[in-house]
This record gives sequence, structure tokens and C-alpha cells, in this order.
Amino acid sequence: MSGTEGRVEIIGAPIEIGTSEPGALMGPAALRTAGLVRTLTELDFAVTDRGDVAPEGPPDLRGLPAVRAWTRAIAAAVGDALDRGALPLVAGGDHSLSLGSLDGVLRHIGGARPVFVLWLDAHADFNTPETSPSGNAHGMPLAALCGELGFEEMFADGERPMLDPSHIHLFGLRSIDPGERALVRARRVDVTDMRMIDEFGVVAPLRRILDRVAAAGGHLHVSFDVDFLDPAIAPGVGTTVPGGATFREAHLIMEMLHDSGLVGSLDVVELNPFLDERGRSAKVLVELVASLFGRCIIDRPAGAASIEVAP
Ligand code: B3U
Ligand code: MN
Repeated sequence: MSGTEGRVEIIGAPIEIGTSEPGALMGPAALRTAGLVRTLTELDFAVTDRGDVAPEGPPDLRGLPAVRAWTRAIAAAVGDALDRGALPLVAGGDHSLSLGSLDGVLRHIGGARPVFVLWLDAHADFNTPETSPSGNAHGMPLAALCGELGFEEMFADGERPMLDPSHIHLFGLRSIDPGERALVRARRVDVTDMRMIDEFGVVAPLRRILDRVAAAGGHLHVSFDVDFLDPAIAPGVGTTVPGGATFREAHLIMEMLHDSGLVGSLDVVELNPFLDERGRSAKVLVELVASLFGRCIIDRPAGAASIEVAP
């Protein structure tokens, strides 16, 4: 992990105002039940569970004021964790929570280091209210963070750098809306779609991204949407799309992310326990998070990138 001295802060973000499918607000509880804290503690991390973020305002707050209340609360918690030198792990909750996590990261890092985003997701989440067919905020966080939506009042007060769209790496894309597609292209967002993964596997495309972040001395924020995975292994999500990543692909990605030492913040989003089957998806997610935090099958000799054949 990147400069976190083995400290992780779990921030629950039970938010579902960004989606039309109820149930994502149970996500943080299901991740805890599946052993998130225990698993990271067993990997020798000093883990602090900060509990669930509570937005200010009346519980029936809706629309932009509600998004803003969540964004401010999540950004503050993420900023505090980074200030303390810990890695913030935001457990969701729908993907609109990344408005808060990335707002917090961008504010904390400021102009000091470039912020890169690895968006493991079936969708691009680069809609605007004009291009979105659903109007759901969880399909818009990246466009909003890049300043495309215009209403900056959804974020905390004060200046912060915009997210640079050319620093966004969509990975696993297999569902994109027409207007969103045009915007992704126009803004030069980097895309590794499912076809590329089918053709080249996950290793070459991911290594290219990690090399870029390392060369720039960047902060890597990883945003893991459950729908990145194939619904056969992770059915607990409101917007399943067939043809997702296998467990082995996702597992290898997590191991490579760990080995890179570049990850500075993490979201785990869109887990919907109401749609899950006996906690399967929550358990898979905790397994994958464990690999990202260094659980390995057997220690490899330092620097081993290929198989050595004994003479
Ligand atoms: N692109 C569609 C669907 C969607 C986006 N993100 C999720 N689903 N999880 C939309 O509503 O913007
Ligand atoms: Mn998403």
C-alpha cells in the first residue's frame, strides 16, 4: 500500500439515493458481517472501523441537497483518514459515494501529486443529467468529479483540483449509454473494455496503467463496483451485466494492485445484500479485498515475474 504504514480506516457509507434499486444501504453491514475488519486485522493491518458516515440534515432529504450532505460527510472522513496516514476503505453503498471519497482524496492530495483512478466497473459512470437514461446519480460520479455537471455545490466548500479525465482508467466496461460514450471519448478517458480483457487478459492492460501511475509518482484510487464481477459469482448488485470478470481475473488484479504498492484509497461499492444469495457476494468481496491487502497463496521470491525452471 502507498505510504499508509499498515493502517486502514473502514468508513461505512450506507447510501442508496443514487440508485433506483433499494438495498445498497445494507452493504456496509454485510461487508462487516462477512469479516472485513477481521480479515484485514489477520493480515497485520492496524484497522480502525470508523462506523457509518451520517450525513447532516433531515432523514428524508432528497435530490442535490442529499447528495451534497453525503458527499461532504464521506469526503471529510476520507480526508481525516489520509491526514492520519491511513488508507481509507469506503464500504458502500451505491457508487455515488465516490463523489465523496474522490472529493476527499483530491482535497487531501491537492496539487502535490497527480490523482489516478482505477474504476473497476461494468459501467462508465460518466453520465450527465443530459446523457443519463435513468437519471440515477450512481451513473454520474466521474463526470461530476471532472466538472461536467456544472453544479459544484454538490461538493464541499472551497477550491480543489478537478479530477483529470485523462487520469481515469475504466476497466471492465461492458455497458455504456450513447451520450456517455461520446463524452468518454471526447474527454480522453482511458478504457479497458471487456473485449480487450478477452483478447489480452487483465495483466497487460493493468500493467500499462500501473506503470503510468508509478512513473508519475501518482496516488491511485481504486473504485471497485460489484458489477465488475460476473453475476454468476456476485449476484448481490442492482445492475448486473452479463460477461463480467471471473474470480480468477479479479483475484489477479487485486494481487497486482498489492504488489504495485500504489493504492492509496479504496471504494467497495454497490453491494446489495437484499439481492445477494446467502452472503455470497459479500464473501467474495472480502476475499478480493484480502488479496489487495497482501494475502497471497504462497510467498514469491522478491521480483519473481516469471516461472523459473529448476535445472
Ligand atoms: N449507465 C446507466 C446504468 C448504470 C450506471 N451505473 C450503474 N448502472 N450501476 C445509468 O443509469 O447511468
Ligand atoms: Mn459503478
